[in-house]
Amino acid sequence: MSSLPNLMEEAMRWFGPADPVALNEIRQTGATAVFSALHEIPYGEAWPAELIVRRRSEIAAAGLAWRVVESVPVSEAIKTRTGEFERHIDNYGATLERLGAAGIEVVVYNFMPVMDWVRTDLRHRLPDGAEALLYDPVKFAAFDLLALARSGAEHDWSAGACAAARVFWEGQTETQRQAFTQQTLDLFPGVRLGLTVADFRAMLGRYAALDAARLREHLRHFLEAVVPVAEKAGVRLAIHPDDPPFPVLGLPRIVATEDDLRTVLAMVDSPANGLCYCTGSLGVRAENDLAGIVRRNGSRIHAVHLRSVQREPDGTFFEANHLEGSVDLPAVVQALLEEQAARRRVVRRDWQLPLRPDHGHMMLDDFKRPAPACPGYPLIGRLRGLAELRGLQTGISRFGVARI
Ligand code: DNO
Repeated sequence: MSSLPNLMEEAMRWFGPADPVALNEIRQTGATAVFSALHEIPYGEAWPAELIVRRRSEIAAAGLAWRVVESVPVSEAIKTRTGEFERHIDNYGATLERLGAAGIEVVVYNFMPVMDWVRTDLRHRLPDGAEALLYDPVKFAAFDLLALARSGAEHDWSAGACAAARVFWEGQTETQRQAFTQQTLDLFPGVRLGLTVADFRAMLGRYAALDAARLREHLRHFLEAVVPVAEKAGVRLAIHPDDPPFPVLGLPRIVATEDDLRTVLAMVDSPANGLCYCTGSLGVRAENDLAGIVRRNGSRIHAVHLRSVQREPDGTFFEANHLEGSVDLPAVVQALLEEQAARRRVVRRDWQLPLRPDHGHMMLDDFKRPAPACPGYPLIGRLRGLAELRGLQTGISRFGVARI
């Protein structure tokens, strides 16, 4: 038995020099590493080696390690295999080679069409006065049916949801409608793409003939091209699950269940083809057995996002405190620590899985600080999440699971 503490490595997401949360503040949360990206590089372009190295040094100068790249975005051209997709895939490989050369070994990405994550309320007030992100299907139906006026949208929503969406929409002023529409269609981590409704409709249009099977084929082609490059570069890819894990706006979503994860892992059977295990995304589907997924697929998990969601019977969910809500994080952390211990026997005695608290509430002095770089990423709320996770990890790793 190893006498080393079996804790996962604690990290925070950092959006780069424009992030109002500074690296020295992250250091005071107790994190030792960051998940970060060159958000200034447009999707599809290769990341210049000198910028990677400069960013890595900036992070190191604050006493932190750039452990995980989150994300190298996969362009819409690659997802749809249209336009410049071949050039973008070559660029993706070049970025992986340069990251590997700089010693950064884990790269997160997602394969969600058009949108990254979807929320309808960015400031949902909780009873204690903190604010959380929330998804309300009625409001999202209003976005789909009334803001976008997507053709065929009425078939994707129940009569009740359509009626409720109209009531919501009619209760909004024109200014509120516009603000809601803009915030919903332009929610990408670390960047404002400045999309308009017309751009968004055009992006949706590219998926008109693209069902889940075709999208899976596109992912397989992408992985067949980049996983061998990643292997050579010493990089492990980690796909982020779809958030939320169900189809939206008639778009296919292919990373939502354990079967989906297994399908992705089997596309190219290599350790370089792995997972970013996000409990908040997968936790929106009650049937996803989160601890079981770790037990069955753990060796392919390369990065971890820990948070909980509270699922409501009407399909609404909001981001709960890390140790509350519908996700059993103690069970997941127990499974992850067991997985880490198993890998330590193979890889290295002090090998660690990198984790970050994924999102946090706006609370306390977060309200006095400049707005976070991205909704869900205030400092104090994430500090609370990380501190709770540290206690959880320490308790489990020292005493195991004690049931009273
Ligand atoms: C949201 C994040 C996601 C994630 C990307 C990974 O806060 O968890 O936006 O970074 O989907 O590519």
